[in-house]
Amino acid sequence: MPLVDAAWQEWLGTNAARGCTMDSMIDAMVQAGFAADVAQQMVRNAIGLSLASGAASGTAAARANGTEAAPPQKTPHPYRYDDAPVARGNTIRAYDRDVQVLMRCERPQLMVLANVLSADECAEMIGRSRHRLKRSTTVNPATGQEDVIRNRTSEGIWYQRGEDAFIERMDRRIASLMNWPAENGEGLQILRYGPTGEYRPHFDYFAPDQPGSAVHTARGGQRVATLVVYLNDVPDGGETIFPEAGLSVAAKQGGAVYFRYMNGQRQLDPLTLHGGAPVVAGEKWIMTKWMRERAYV
Ligand code: PD2
Ligand code: ZN
Repeated sequence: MPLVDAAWQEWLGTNAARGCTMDSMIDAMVQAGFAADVAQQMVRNAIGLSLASGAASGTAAARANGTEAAPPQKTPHPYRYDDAPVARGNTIRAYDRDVQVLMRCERPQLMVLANVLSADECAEMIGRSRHRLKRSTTVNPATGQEDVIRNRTSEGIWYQRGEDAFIERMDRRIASLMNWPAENGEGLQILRYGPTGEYRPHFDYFAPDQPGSAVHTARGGQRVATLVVYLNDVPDGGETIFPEAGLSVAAKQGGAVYFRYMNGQRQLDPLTLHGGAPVVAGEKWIMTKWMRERAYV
């Protein structure tokens, strides 16, 4: 049986406060290997704490307390758009480079940027990655394991944060641009999609109600924002699509799309559903940075 460690405590607290039903939480814990009686006790405790902290109205805590007969409601409060940390203005000084803002969107919180990397820097990133690529995986929400599945047809490589002077400069520039601590960032990931390669719509945050997420949020907490930098011009296809927002961003060398999905109250924005459209002609190279709530060590 798994240990009820800090990651599970966080998972319990978050889901009790956001209105998950007791049964769904117990089921998820049993699926992850907990004995049913242990899961039931842990969920009761979490809901008790949530009640005591005054977060009960409209939540699993209220229903458990007999104060509300409403059917399960998974999102009791709509996402609140508080201020994003990124700088205002048409040009952002990002560590050692001026980055141009081409477009800002408020819902979801998103920016399209130009000149994040120079053409030489893009070529350097591609050159050092091309011969070291491995087929990309996605997180299985039930188990937390990395699975190779058909909805993500790309190859990739991870770079450790600050692993050499060039990578460190990229990490610093991106942290400055996102206005978020460099130590909260995951290592940079480089991805290559060949013709027909795609990444079907998904969320970059870890699903809070899935047991497999606890493994990932144990290190640095939830993801809060993403920057995708385009390392080449894609002749046709390969846009980053946001189907709920009706938006798509074309892949232009050195440009980027930034989007933020966790606000100061730890709510997650469902409008940030996004994917990489199939590449129709040529290939597509991107560099991705995911920022976490806390230091990612
Ligand atoms: O390929 C993309 O455009 C893309 C966009 C957003 C990939 C990812 N996210 C990702 O790897 O999560
Ligand atoms: Zn993504």
